[in-house]
Amino acid sequence: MNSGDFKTIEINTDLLILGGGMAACGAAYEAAFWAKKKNMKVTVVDKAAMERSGAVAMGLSAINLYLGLRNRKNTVRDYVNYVKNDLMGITRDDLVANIARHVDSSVHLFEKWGLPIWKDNKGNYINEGRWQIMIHGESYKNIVAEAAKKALKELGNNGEYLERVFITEPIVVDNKCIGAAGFSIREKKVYIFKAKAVLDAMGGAVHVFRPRSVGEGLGRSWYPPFNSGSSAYFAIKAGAEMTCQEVRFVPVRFKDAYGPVGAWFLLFKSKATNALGEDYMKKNASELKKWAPYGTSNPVPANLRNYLMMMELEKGNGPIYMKTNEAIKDLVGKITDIKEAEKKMKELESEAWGDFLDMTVSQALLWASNNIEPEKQQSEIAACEPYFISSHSGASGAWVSGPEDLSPDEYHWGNENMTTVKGLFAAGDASGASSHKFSSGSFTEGRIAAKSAIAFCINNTSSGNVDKDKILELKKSILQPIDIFSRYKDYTNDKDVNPHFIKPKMFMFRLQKIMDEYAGGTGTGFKTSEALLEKALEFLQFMHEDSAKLAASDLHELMRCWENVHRLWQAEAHIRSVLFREETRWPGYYFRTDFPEIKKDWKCFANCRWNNETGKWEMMKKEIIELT
Ligand code: SFD
Ligand code: AMP
Repeated sequence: MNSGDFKTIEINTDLLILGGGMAACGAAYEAAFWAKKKNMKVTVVDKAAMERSGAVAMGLSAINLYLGLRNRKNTVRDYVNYVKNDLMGITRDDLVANIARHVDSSVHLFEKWGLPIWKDNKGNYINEGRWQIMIHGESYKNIVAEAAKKALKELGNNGEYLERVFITEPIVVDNKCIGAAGFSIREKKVYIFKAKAVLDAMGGAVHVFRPRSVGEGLGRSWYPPFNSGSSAYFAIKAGAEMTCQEVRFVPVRFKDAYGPVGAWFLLFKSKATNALGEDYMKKNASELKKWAPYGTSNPVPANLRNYLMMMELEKGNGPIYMKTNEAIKDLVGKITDIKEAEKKMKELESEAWGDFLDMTVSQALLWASNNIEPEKQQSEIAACEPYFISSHSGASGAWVSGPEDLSPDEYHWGNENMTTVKGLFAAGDASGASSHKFSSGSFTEGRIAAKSAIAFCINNTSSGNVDKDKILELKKSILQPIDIFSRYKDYTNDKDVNPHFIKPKMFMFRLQKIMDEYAGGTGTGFKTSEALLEKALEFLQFMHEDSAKLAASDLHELMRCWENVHRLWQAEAHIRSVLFREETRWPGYYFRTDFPEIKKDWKCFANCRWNNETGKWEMMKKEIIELT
């Protein structure tokens, strides 16, 4: 196979939506509504199949963002304050508020489309915690995808959905994004999309850091390994300003199969302890004062909960255990009637297994294979490798314009959710500084961004021109790994080891080693410093050089090559931002040993931009302006 075998397919559209996850489904649903009125075309492109693509592929057991405004349970301001505190003060209030004020309506749509939400006898949703509601969510993604596809279908020829097309590169002319390039992972086809507006919604980034699951466990991760930093790469290469690239997320999960802990902490009211049975949140509570006012607030920010746990591991007091057995015993112990108690026990057992079977099936398999009965014994938890996911408790993404009615001038320069590149919008994990949007908030932000992008298309009717030479250049660069492989494959008799090329898996391992050892991965207890980060940057420059030697023996490997190029750029944005911020603000996410304290003068955003004219990175501080 070589590049000459590939056809070039050119597609013209009005709004191009990249990705098929929660944000993209929300975007497709909303865009279709507005596009229909204006006879506009909407095209959605996903590397996988929408029914099971992205983070919600396996399903979920809770919707983590629901305010309950119709019952006056919470206010938008309550939510903004909660998110801001969890992120140690680094949040765009305007973006969080914009999502929060609209999110309930998205959840009501999910229910209308058939998603079973747990309810009490009075028909009220059952909360897991203050903001989280319980669902039977194994088919969550199918339900949402079905609605998105139906909306596109209703547009007739103006609704287009391409699956198994991997987006590699933005097309930008005069700081305006006019399209994207990619390739089919099933057919020998390169795609050139030309659009009036482009919405980047390709999820977060996994496997940038060396995962705890290596060897026979490779591929297992908490977030989906298929989200490989394409959102960040696309925006960076387009020249967009990025924010919070240092704010990785380190989730605490059940060890080795990454089962989420939220239901245990919030619904079952479980405690976690060190190996000596000590509740580390109580034992190390005095540490929280150092991180005031955030550390002394309720709830304690996720990164500080991690940190108090990590302190025990530093002292050699591991493993850390979730006291599942004690939590269940406490819940049943309150019931005096024996029959009722037995019934409750069965219910809790089923909920405990259901929590994983709905969203992290492998954790249920691991429990079964290790003979773990949660009602009888405790279960290990651990801090995972870092992820880039602004929709959960991280914050890295593109710097986007806020809504006109809420945002100060500094945060409003164009249509809502437009990046600093004209015509390029971002939502979900792709947009930064608006954490805790989760599945429902990402879908909602997709809706907000799509409505705004359609409005942009109405006011900006000209599509840019992509000339023939540019198309040839894009095609050549996308398919280069195929040509390199076919040219050199016979040089050695091992298809994976060759002095002329590097295979994507080896490339990924090399990147992960650098990130783990120099940028504060699990291997170094999440610690790093200027000296280590400078070294990492030096190695990353070699990786940039070597990325020109990536080789692919088939279409699947071609995708793997590009995934790892995307990871590399996400890694670099991260390292540069961690280096730039001379303090430690999220000690349970990473710790700068040379700047071990939180500093007042760093209560600001650390933004960065790769200047696509000079090829140089620019770092800048941006003021935090809170909503009054
Ligand atoms: O328990 C390309 N999330 C949870 N959210 C909740 O509301 N409740 C929970 O219970 C949650 N938990 C949870 C969650 C995720 C995971 C994996 C687990 C548990 C195990 C978070 C949400 O899922 C998350 O916030 C949203 O899904 C984010 O939405 P979005 O749209 O930003 O990302 P996506 O859904 O992953 O979709 C990405 C899409 O992009 C595609 N893609 N397409 C073309 N070209 C490329 N180069 C591409 N690269 C990627 C993907 O295929 C996908 O369609 S709990 O832990 O808190
Ligand atoms: P997780 O399963 O860790 O992704 O958590 C699901 C939801 O519960 C998220 O909104 C978390 O922020 C929240 N959460 C998890 N653990 C705790 C805790 N110990 N205290 C407060 N909130 C939590």
